[in-house]
Amino acid sequence: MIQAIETFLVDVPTIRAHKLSVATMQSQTLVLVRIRCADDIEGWGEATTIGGLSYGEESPESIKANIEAHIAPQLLRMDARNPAACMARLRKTVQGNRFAKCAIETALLDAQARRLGIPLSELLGGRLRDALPVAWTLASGDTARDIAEAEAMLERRRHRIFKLKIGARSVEEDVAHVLAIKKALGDEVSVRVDVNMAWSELDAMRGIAALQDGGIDLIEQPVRAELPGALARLSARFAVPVMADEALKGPHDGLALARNEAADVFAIKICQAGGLIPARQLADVAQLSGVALYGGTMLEGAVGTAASAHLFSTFASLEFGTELFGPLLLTEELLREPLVYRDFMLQVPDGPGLGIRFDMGRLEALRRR
Ligand code: MUC
Ligand code: MG
Repeated sequence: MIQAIETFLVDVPTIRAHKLSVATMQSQTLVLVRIRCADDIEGWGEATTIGGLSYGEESPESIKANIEAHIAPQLLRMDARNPAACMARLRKTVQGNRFAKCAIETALLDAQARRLGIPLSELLGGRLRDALPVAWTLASGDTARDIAEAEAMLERRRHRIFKLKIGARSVEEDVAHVLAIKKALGDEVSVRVDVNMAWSELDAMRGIAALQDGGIDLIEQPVRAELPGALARLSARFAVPVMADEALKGPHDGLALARNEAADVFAIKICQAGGLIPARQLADVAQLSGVALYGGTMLEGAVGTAASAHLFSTFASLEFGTELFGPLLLTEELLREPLVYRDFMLQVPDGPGLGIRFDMGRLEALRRR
């Protein structure tokens, strides 16, 4: 039986300013959920977004408030051993709030997997890999600094895939910035861009043509999420793969985009999809439709990152790897044993549930009062 659902906010500074077209982040707010069950099992879930309301329609504060006022009361006293029934109730009675639902579903599934003594990946169908390639996002806003950062990552064998955040400056300035980085890093390294919807279709035609000529490997969400036709035309026009991110707010969006051949690659984000199970459905839609997969992030801390890793480890194909670097962007380590990043890969935890344990003292010290 579900006895208590607690939600708290933890503000953690980032290791440097993280500049996207929609916001500049100096810190990240983790929304952590702990579900306590009558059999003494507890489960953890997390939701994060970027820049308050700049990225999506849920903020950390709205996620916490809606869980406390509308979601938790419906789940209290339900059978914790049946996460599917709990989520079925929520999906019927709560509209939207995908990030909040993701945090709750993660906590329910973490608790259930701990109860069964198996890693979360096994509850999600079973893992096919124990480690995942991890991209790093270069987003300091400064070309020379980004190059130095990438070189340090290569040297440490931590990342060899780099995603550049563009769209805040003119197309010409952005293209010059990206191609200077690509030239400095060379052919062995994959360089990709995320425009976070900042371009018009005409901007995108100019920008993508130049980026494709310069050897860039992937173009993420160049145009607004509401313009699937533009995304489809860009995917058809260019050989360089075009990836949908913000356009994918759950499996139904995936179905519509796949039917319209609107993207070559789907970024799977557990929060954006509305939880681990809808994210798995979205990935299934992609795989059934011949769309390639990428494991995305909302710059989660350890809980959301581990949960995503468990899910992505079950995908039959993961052609473009993942970007599960969220905890590495934060100045504070909150786990007793940090997640392991080595040889350009994140190791998928193999203990029961999420396979991670918080340092509760650190968490208490950082939690917003
Ligand atoms: C996004 O739009 O993909 C992922 C990596 C990063 O730096 O920002 C996020 C959000
Ligand atoms: Mg993106």
